[in-house]
Amino acid sequence: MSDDKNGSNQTPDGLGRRRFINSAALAGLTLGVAACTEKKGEAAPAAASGAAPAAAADHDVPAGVHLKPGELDTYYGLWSGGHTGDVRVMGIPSGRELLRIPCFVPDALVGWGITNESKKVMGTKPDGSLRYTVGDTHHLHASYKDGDYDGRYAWVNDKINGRMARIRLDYFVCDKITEIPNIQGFHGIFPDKRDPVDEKINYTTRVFAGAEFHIPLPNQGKDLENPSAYRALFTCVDAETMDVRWQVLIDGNCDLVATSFDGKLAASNQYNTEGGTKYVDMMSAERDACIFFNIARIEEAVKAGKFKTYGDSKVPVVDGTRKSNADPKTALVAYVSVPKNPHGVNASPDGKYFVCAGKLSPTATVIELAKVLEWFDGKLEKLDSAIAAEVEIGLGPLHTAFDGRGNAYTTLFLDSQVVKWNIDSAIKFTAGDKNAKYVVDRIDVHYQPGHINASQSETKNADGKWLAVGCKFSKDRFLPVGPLHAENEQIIDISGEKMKLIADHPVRGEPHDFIFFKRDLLRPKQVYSLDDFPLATKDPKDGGITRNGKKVTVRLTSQAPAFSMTEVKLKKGDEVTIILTNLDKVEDLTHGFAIPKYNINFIVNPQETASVTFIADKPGVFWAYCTHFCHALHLEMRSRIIVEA
Ligand code: CUK
Ligand code: CUA
Ligand code: CA
Repeated sequence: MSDDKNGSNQTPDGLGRRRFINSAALAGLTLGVAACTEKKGEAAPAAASGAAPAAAADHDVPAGVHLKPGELDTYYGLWSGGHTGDVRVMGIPSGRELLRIPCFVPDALVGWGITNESKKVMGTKPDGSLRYTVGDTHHLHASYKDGDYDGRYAWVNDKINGRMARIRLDYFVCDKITEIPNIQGFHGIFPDKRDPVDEKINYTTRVFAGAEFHIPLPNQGKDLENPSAYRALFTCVDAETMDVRWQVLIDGNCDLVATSFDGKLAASNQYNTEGGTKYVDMMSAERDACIFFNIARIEEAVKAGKFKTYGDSKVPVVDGTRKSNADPKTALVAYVSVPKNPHGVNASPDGKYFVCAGKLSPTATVIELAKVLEWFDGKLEKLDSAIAAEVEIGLGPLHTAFDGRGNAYTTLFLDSQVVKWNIDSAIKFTAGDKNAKYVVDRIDVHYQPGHINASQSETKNADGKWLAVGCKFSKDRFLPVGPLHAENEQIIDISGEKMKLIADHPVRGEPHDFIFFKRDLLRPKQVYSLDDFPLATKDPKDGGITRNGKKVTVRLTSQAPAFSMTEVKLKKGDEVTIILTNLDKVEDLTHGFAIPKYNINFIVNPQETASVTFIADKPGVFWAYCTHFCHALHLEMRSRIIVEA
């Protein structure tokens, strides 16, 4: 929509912008007060029903993505946050950030890493402190059913400490974290889309993980100076239990991961088939590989006991090395040759192809999955003939997205462009038809794009409406804010033949991969259920202090504008557990609980229970107070904690 023709001070309906903003703010304030003064048991006024605005058509933002105030986005986006260790929820096409979901790194807003519940998910040392406080999320993907997202889970990697986190997409919280054994540099991640064998399992039950770095196996002090003995593994994690199911010992390394729609194949691009320890060694070969895993065969081998274990890990590791997998009829893996240090492997929405981008080669390689399966059946003489196309597309190709109309969109890091190319034409060109024009369009982006994705891209419902591009450098696109620049996420309209750059969005470093999909695929819950929390105090009368020697349990409830106890008496040296249940039922009525000088702050959402444990080692008066704006009497919402000397 264009404000400009009305003059920059006018909204389209002719209201002065200033007046419009004022009335919107006033409306917001009124709603806030209404919610605060609302009596127990009464429903909140419908501030935002969550329902789609009536006027929202399928592709309702034709040009200029600044939605009107109150207008909802048509897509949810899930963005990995990089080394802030979190996941970000965006509205697309507006690019507005809606939420950050802490996973691997503590978060002061919600108390992630402070509450006992979040510490249990994150993992603690014997002394109760967090095992890790840094993380590096790169790749994020969500669970599938019938080839589309089913809104159950998303998974994200931690490259630093080799962990996989799961996010529940009903509450938008991280509920499990698994540390993967025997690996370093866990990078690519992808859930399977169905079971390779069981017809009835048409949804995700496995999540695959690629590890980039080579390490000694086991990594316990031997082979330190012997890089030729270092190894990298490919890992399968159970989507439900989050246990590590199996691993595959491979030659070379893994990077990113893709899975086929029939559940039979997973693949990972390999940039260091050389096994180099320095970058010059890692780029010494002209070709590397894309490695394909035959899931059914690997699981048969595990079942048949054909595996090893390493060090303290009990995870079965099958042999996927080239030497042991030369016979296609028994091979667990296939190594397809791909030019120099490929980056990115992406599955086309028609289920036919995986695309590897060349990175150090200006090419994209299209691998035909049916042919890879033929090879495993012993019916394809040369695995190289699974390569359907290998075409030049530009300098520094990295990641590829799809529009569901046969076109691919690849980021060109060095050219600072996105190239749109047609897969069928690329195949014809490779087959010898030199008139086949496979490059459809190019667009400059700003600058040095890494990640890219299109709406619904890697699902069978790819809809070819929007493209988001994660640019690694923003340079002059935004006001300077010192040496650390914002990153730039750009939104491109891909509904037509030509790509149209629609908007820039500054983002805090350091987002990586992302997906975005139709909002109807999620049904978020906005209020918890007390029954889901074994520690919940359902009635303020059941709260209070219980003492068992030095162990003290404080059961508190919150209901705007008060905590159930106005004072809590403790003795110096007590080990105190505070269990706080938010009895407010109103959507968006979150309370916080902070204790000065004790380094404690966390929130409880409506009908949620959370707890903290600490030693009352400082005598004095400590005003525990609500940190989350909840009521006109929010500042008065306090409880006096008295620690006797
Ligand atoms: S990697 Cu960043 S440009 Cu971690 Cu996804 Cu490709
Ligand atoms: Cu409760 Cu602010
Ligand atoms: Ca290489």
